Parts: sequence; structure tokens; C-alpha cells
Amino acid sequence: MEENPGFELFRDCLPFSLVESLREEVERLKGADDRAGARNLFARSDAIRNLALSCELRALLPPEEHRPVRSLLFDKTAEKNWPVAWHQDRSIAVASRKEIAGFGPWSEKTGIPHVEPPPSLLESMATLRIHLDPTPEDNGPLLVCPGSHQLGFLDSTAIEEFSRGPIVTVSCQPGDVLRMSPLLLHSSKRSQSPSRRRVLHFEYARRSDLPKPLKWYEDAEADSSPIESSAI
Ligand SMILES: O=C(O)CCC(=O)C(=O)O
Repeated sequence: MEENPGFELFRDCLPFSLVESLREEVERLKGADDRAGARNLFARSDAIRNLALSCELRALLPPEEHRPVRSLLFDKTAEKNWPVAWHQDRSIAVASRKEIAGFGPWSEKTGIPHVEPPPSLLESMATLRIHLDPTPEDNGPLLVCPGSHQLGFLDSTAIEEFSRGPIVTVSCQPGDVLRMSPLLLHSSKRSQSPSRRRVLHFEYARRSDLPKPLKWYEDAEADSSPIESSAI
């Protein structure tokens, strides 16, 4: 089971100067908003969209063509701090609700339709988590259960069993990037540190993955082609 752990950590993927400019961009995007994160960053930030499309990040993905289809910012701070229970990322954000066999249940997050696709679609997707701050043990690092992505959707009994261990704590430095399967069981604890913990979370899918007439809510690639990081 653990031969394919469902995640890989890539150290020092982004130079510190880029991390610093991404931190500034995150501040600009958040503005006066004191929420613990943000969604739909590609349409609101060229810098973040270009990062998701960069050759450096795409080089971390499997060889099939992958396009960035969802972006989130998680920003744990001393004031906004929360534990995340063990879960798999089971839903995708789509442009509008269309009933299709195998897709459901539906939900809404900040007014955006989300749906659970068949697990096979999630198996073909990949998530990159770009770390903008150190995540030592006391700063709410991601915890993952190696191999837990290989069994489709897990029920509560399986989640309970996996969460007894083995568990890997993903401690990162700024510029490190974690690649993981959306189906990998993961959680995080409240941060015990006064430091911030900013993570950009990008989900990538294959071009052909979504059956018509469903469309991704976000599609960073819609009107551009991959770019070199010097242009970020
Ligand atoms: O960044 C974290 O601590 C976990 C976030 C997460 O997986 C979620 O909110 O779904």
C-alpha cells in the first residue's frame, strides 16, 4: 500500500524572492478581508495564475496534460486558526449545475456549485500546495496518511483506521511544494505558533476529464499557454 504514498514533497522549488512577491500578492488579494483564506485566485491575480501555469510547477505533475482548475489560499494566523478533520478532497468547483450520472451530491461554497465526481476523476487529478511560510510541527502542518488515496472514497470506518497511523507530518519551508492526490486522507491541527501559515493550493485536471456539459468554474489556461517563471 505504501509503495505509492500519494504525495511527494519538492524542496526549494521557488526562489525566496518569488515567495516574497507571492506573499505581497496574497496581502493585496486579501485586502481588508480578515477571512482565513480565499478562493478563485486565478481570475483575480495574474501572478498567481502565472505561477499555476509555470513550467516549474507543471514539471512536478505527471506527464499527461494537466490544467489548473481550482485555487485556494489557506491563511492560518494567530487570530484565524482552526483544526481540519481527516478528510479527502472529494468535490470539484464547476461553472453551473448540470445533472450527470455519477456526479453528486451537489453543494455550494460561496455561491459556487461544487459536486462530487466519480472517484476515478479525482484519481486522475493532482494538487500542488505551495508553501509561503515555514510549517514546523507547531505551525499547523499538513498531516497525511500514506497510501490512503488508493481505495476511492473512504467511509468513516476506513478514515478512522487510516488515521490511527502511520501518519506523516509534512513540515515545509517557504518555497517547498507538496504534490498530493486529492483522495489522500489529510488533516491539520490548530497552529500553536504566532507565525502565519500561508499555503496556496492549486488543483490540476486533465483536459479531457470533465464530461460535457460540465465546465470547470476556474480554468487558468483558458486564454494562455505555459510560461517561463522569469515572467512570473
Ligand atoms: O491547509 C490545511 O491545513 C488543510 C486544508 C484543507 O485540506 C481543507 O480545508 O480542505
